[in-house]
Amino acid sequence: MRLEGFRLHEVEMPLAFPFETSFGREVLRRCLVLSVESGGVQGHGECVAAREPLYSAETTGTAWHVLTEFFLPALLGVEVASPEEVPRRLAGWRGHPMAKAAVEAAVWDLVGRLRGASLSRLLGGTRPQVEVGVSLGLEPTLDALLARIEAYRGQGYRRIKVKVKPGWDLEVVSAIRARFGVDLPLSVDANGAYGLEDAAHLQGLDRHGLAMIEQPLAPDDLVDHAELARRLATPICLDESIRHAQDARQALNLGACRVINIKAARVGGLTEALRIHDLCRARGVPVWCGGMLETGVGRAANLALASLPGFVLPSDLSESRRYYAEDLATPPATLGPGGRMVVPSGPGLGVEVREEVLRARSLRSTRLP
Ligand code: SMG
Ligand code: MG
Repeated sequence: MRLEGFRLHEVEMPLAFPFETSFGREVLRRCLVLSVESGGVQGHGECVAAREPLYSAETTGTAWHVLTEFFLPALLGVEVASPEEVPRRLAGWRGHPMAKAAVEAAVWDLVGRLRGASLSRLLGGTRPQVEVGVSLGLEPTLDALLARIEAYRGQGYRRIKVKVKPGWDLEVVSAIRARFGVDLPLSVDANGAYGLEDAAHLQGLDRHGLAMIEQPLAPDDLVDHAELARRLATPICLDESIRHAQDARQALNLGACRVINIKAARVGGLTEALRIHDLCRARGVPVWCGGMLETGVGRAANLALASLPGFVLPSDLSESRRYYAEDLATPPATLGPGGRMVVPSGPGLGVEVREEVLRARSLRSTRLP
């Protein structure tokens, strides 16, 4: 298919409630939505880079820049046989995985729509539904956090993940265990807020039977993660540290983690996400799909990815209404019985972009040609 045109929107979406991590608080979520057109059919991809470079170095601004200056002009009018060709053509440019992933996602959606195949099927997904967990941000008080956990547990989420940081960790996990018992599937995510000097402190988590501790140390600290792993009974899961399949292989060889959170956006696209999935599956390492507070556009792609056989742990995929009063795509993602979410089965992403919402939330937009 020939990539005949692109349309890019920067949108601002009010979050249903603020989301706070060890690096900051989000109330309005910025992201980019990219559309690619071929033969009158459109594919859509979300770029999850945020307004500020907190989770990673990319921002909506850097993504806009590299997309409009480099990536999209290089692909405009080009004939591509399959979506895997997109990362190959963009490989000469270093970095900017979230911007690259958005282009690839849009092309996967386009290919699915042109062929009448769901993204899940194209990727090799094997499950019509996936188990999902919920990721809870830092809360102003412990009581507020416990109340949220109560509510989400009641809705059926299969695993609760809470954000931690120095000063908001051991007591929080103790209080959750005291209130909900040891059977509640529970994990914590530090977004790199600790150092190896905190190892003895983090050992205090070991008695709580956590499913995992996600990204305790800084993204570029693979060696220190391996050292920490030797000192902790709690399995380490890496998120920010894993930028591609090479990182995954090296992290596993070093013993830096026992679980990997796969985000296609963090690793430069779905093709690289598949490589990590395949590597982990071959080595018997469990993976799950991470989230970046995606709108319905990015969430549909995450659901397709999470339907692959190696995604054996609940993914960070919550219902649309948990994030946005008015989502960008329809139908909204909803939680079914047993804490499962249905993987869209329609062509491509299997959801439709609500053009009127996209336009209403758009801060700027551009087209090529
Ligand atoms: O999409 O439900 C979601 C959020 C999942 O916690 C989540 N994501 O480090 O895993 C992570 C964070 C990154 C986003 S923080 C804005
Ligand atoms: Mg994380």
